[in-house]
Amino acid sequence: MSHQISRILVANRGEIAVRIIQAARELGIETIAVYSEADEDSLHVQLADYAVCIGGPSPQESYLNVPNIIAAAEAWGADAIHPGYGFLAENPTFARIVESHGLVFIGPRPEHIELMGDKVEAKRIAKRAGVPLVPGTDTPVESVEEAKRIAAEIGYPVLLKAAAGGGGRGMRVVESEREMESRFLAASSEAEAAFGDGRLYLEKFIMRPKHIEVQVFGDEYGNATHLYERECSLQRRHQKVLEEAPSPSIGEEERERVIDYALRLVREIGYRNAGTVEFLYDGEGNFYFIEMNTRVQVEHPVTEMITGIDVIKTQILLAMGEKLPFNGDEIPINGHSIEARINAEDPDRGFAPSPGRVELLHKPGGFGVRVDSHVYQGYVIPPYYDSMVAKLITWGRDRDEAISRMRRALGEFVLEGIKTNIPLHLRILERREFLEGKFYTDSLERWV
Ligand code: MV4
Repeated sequence: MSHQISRILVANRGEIAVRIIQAARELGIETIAVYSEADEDSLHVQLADYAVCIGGPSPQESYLNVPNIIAAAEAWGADAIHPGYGFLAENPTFARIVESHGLVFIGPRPEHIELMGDKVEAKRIAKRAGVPLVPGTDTPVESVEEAKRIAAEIGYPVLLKAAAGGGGRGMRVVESEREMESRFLAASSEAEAAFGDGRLYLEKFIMRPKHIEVQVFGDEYGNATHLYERECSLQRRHQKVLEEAPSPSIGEEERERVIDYALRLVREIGYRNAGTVEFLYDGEGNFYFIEMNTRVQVEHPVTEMITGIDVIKTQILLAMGEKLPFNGDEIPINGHSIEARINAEDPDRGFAPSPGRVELLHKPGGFGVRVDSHVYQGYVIPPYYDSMVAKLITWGRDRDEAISRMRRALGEFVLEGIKTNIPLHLRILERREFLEGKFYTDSLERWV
C-alpha cells in the first residue's frame, strides 16, 4: 500500500530534527518544526518550512505534549510524523494516536514498539526465533527466593534488570546470595519509580562485554535487511560517548552470524521501518541478544558513512509503503567511520551539563569529516534538554585513517563559551587499548 507523504511534522528538537528536515527536503517533502518556548531560536525552527510553538520549556509541556503535537499536525496539514529518538519515539500509545488521526507514523508498528519495550517479552520472541540469549530468565522473577534459586543454578555474579527498563535503570549486579535481597528490593523500587513497573528478570553477568548492535530495516511486506553493525562499547553512565562502524572486534564469520541473529528477530515479528538489535559480545565468538531499539539511533551516521545509504530517507521511503530499497548483503562496507558525541558538559565538575551561550564557533570540515549539529555561533544552549551539542563523524579508508582524521577534526573544533567533552575524546584517541580495539563497556569509566 502506498501512503502519500508531502509534509512531515518533526516531533523532536536539536540535531536529529535538523537531520530529518534535511532528509525530507532532499526528497521534496515539506516539514513542520514544533518547538518549546525555550527553543524559539533553535536551528530546526529556522530550517523547517513551518514552525509551531507547542508549549513551555519542560519536555512534559512541549516535546512530550501529545495533544499539542497532534493539534499542530492537523492545523498545519501534516500527513506524517517523524519522532526522531528519545521523547515520544518509543511510546506505543503515541504511535497509535498518530495512526488513529490518519497520519503516518514514521517508525515501527505500535505493537512492535510495545513488544520490544517489554525486555522480557523481547527475550521470549528472540528465543523463539533462535537468537542466543544470556543464560537467565525469560519471564519475570516473582520473589527474592526465586531469584536466589535461579542465581544458584546459573552461578554468580548475576544481573537484575527491569522488564520495563533499558538504559541501565533498575539494574543491579549481585555478587553473591547474601546481596540478593537488598539488591532485588533496590532494583525493583527503582524500576517501579522510573517505569511504574517493578518487574525484574535475571541474567548471568557477562564480564567486560563489548556492545555490538545491528542496524536493521523491514518493509510492510515482511522483507528484512541490514546495514551491518556498530560498536558502541565506550559509554559513561549508560550514555554512549564514541561509536564506530564496522566493529573493530569481530571478523567476517562473526559479522555474518550477528547479522543473521538480528534478521531472525526482525523476520519473526515482521518488523517494519528502521531498528537496532543490541548484543553483548564476549570477545570469544559468543553474541547474546539483550534488547531491540525501535527507533533511529543517535549513532546512525557511522552506518551511513560506510554504506552510502541515508538511514533517515530510508525510514521515510519505507513509511510511504515502498519496498526495501536495497539489500544489505549487496552493499559492501566501504572503509571505517567513527562518531564522537560532543556534549556541553564540564569534565572538572563530574561532566555536569554546561549550558550557556556559544560565543565562538568553528566547525571542522574537509575530506571525510561530517558534523551533525543544531548549534550556531550566538546560540544559547538551554538547560532543559540533553547536553549533546554536536556529533562529529569521520570517515577513513580504514580505522587508522578514521582515527587520525578524528584527532585532526577535534583539534579544529572551536566551541567557546561552554565547556565540552572534546578533551575527553582526544584522550580516548590516545589510549593504546582504544587503538588496539581492546575496550569494553566498562573501559571508559576506568579511564576517566
Ligand atoms: C548486561 C551486562 C552484562 N551482562 N547484561 C546495560 C544497559 C542495558 N542496555 C544492558 N546493559 C548491560 N547488560 C549482562 N547479562 C552489561 C551491561 C552494561 C552495558 C552494556 C552495554 C553498554 C554499556 C554497558 C555498561 C554497563 C553495563
